[in-house]
Amino acid sequence: MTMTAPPPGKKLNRIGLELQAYRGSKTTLCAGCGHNAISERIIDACFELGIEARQVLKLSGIGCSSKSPAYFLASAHGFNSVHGRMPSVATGALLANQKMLAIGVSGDGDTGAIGIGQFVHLMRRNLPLVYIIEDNGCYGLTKGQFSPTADVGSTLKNGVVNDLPPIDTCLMAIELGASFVARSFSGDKKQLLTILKAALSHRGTAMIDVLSPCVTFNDHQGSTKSYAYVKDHDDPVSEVSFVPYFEDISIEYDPGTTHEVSLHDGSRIYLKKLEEDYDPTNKEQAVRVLHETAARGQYATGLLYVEPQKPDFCSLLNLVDEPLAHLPLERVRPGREVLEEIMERQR
Ligand SMILES: Cc1ncc(C[n+]2csc(CCOP(=O)(O)OP(=O)(O)O)c2C)c(N)n1
Ligand code: SF4
Ligand SMILES: [Mg+2]
Repeated sequence: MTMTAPPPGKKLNRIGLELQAYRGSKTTLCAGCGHNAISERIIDACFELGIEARQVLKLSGIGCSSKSPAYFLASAHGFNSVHGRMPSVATGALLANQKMLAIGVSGDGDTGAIGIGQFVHLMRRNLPLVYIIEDNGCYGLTKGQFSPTADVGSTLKNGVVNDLPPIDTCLMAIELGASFVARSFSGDKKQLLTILKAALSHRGTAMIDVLSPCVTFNDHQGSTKSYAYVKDHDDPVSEVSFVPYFEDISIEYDPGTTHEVSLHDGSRIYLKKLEEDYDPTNKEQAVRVLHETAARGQYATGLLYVEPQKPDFCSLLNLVDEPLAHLPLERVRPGREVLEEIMERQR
């Protein structure tokens, strides 16, 4: 392929595309909504990794967050499902074509309330999918009611106090078997971008809970999901850097201060330890740190847990390499002789 020189000031990625090629339609969400910043980081991550948009499958449920896939990767495939039902649609789609790169966008209500049953089974299957929860602690689309991730004691704009304990989706994902679990903040460009790039290069369920303030209904004093609160209570477990498989860079670091994690495609994640000696492959430690930070009213952010070699759902099912959706009828509907042979074997 011959590549023409980019117009002055325009940067092209490794497949010769401009950032513009990764954009979607113009957002209809409120100005300042955290969800818009997350769409921007997804655009940046796909551009920087040189992902082919037509290889991407965008999935969502219902909510302001679930509208987001319309605002990135216009030429990707998309499916906006029913409220809380995106995981089963994603499972079917990926079983039909495991070559697709799937990005699911959900909300804390879409996942933690109506969709909690589907979320649980998605996590334990380790389906190869990047699953993003745009977490604002409320049902933004239906005017800001508390969602299941709202903290005890946090208040609505009108002063109503939440007295139910929150669901921690990261804790659930780790316990249930997701092989990549992270928490980030829509206002932390660098951390979120790095985590997204690593998640897109991981084979298995990459569950990212992104604190994403709702400026219209949940950004006031008394909310623990406001920009001010999250900024002041962010407690990163490590500093994350990412080197994709196509970059031949070796990072120098002092042994004992940095963890290196290799992904299945040869990409590498470097995690520089902060105060705590945090090991992202240690499940018990991840669970303990999440409990401890929550008890202090803080958010542990960064890559919390990773298990890069864990078999994903498609390999567990022993699927043929060729996408099932592309197999000819003769191969998906074997003839009478094959059936008879199978029956014979059972006798
Ligand atoms: C079956 C069903 N029940 C309820 C609703 C109403 N509803 C639409 S969005 C939503 C909650 C969205 O909250 P969340 O997932 O947190 O997204 P956000 O708008 O906060 O981004 C609800 C309850 C619906 N659309 N369908
Ligand atoms: S209502 Fe809240 S969640 Fe919905 S677009 Fe506006 S700021 Fe975002
Ligand atoms: Mg919400």
